[in-house]
Amino acid sequence: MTERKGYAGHGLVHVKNPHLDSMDEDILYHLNLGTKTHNLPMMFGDIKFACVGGSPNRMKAFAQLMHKELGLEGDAKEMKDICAGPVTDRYSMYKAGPVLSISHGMGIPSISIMLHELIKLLHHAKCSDVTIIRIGTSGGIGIKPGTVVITDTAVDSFFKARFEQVILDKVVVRSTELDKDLAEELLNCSKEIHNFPALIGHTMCTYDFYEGQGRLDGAVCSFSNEKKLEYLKRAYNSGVRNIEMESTVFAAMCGLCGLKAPPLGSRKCSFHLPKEVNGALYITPCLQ
Ligand code: R2B
Repeated sequence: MTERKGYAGHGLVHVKNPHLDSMDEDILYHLNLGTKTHNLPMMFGDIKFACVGGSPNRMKAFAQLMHKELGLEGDAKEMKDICAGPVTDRYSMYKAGPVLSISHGMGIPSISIMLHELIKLLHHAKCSDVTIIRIGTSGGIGIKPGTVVITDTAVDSFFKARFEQVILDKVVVRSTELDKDLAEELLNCSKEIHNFPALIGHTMCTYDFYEGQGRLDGAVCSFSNEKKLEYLKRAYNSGVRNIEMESTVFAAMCGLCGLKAPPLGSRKCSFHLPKEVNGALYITPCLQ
């Protein structure tokens, strides 16, 4: 995988909230971190990659893999969960050199809370040139199980590249475009790895795992198998190659906070992505 270069000084992580400036202290409630209780620049200032995924155990295993791949000192097994604390244990976070690995739970509300606090964390820590990637499980459509789908665009259940955020009592529509150059780079990396089937496609994000994704085995189901297949075929024909539950808000929030790619040069970075055995693992690249 490659990382971008050439925009030192312009690659800071932005927050889009004027109220933060007037706050004496920013408490990142669900991460067990804060601007008064922790030296965030010292702890996180060197972060270049933030990798997020649903399960705490998987993100710990990913951090341990990064530790090994990067040849870091110390025992990877001793890695501590940075978010472990007396107040909350909602998310887990591990740091392997410049790579932060964080769990986000399931669904848009859960990843959204984590992203608010992660983006503020990267901002307070004065991180620059950070690439954010979601590495998650998903259900593939019309592709071989185990295929890695690299998301170019996150779409909603109507196959539209948009995320509808309810703010107070208004619906605000936000864009869900992702970094196409980074997607291409990741695809090229996958070609260097033996037996690593990968493709670029759209990822559909739903609010529900059962009816929302056309499953017939939930506690409630209001459609026939024929209707399900007709819907999934339409999804496939619109470019969707996998379904999950977080990508639209991920794309929208990272895009809003300047975590988006300018057209820049690139250089090699040495880590490989892990591969899930069941179902399609997918990555949603977004670059500052
Ligand atoms: C993929 O897997 C989870 C549901 O099993 C959900 O978080 C998702 O997007």
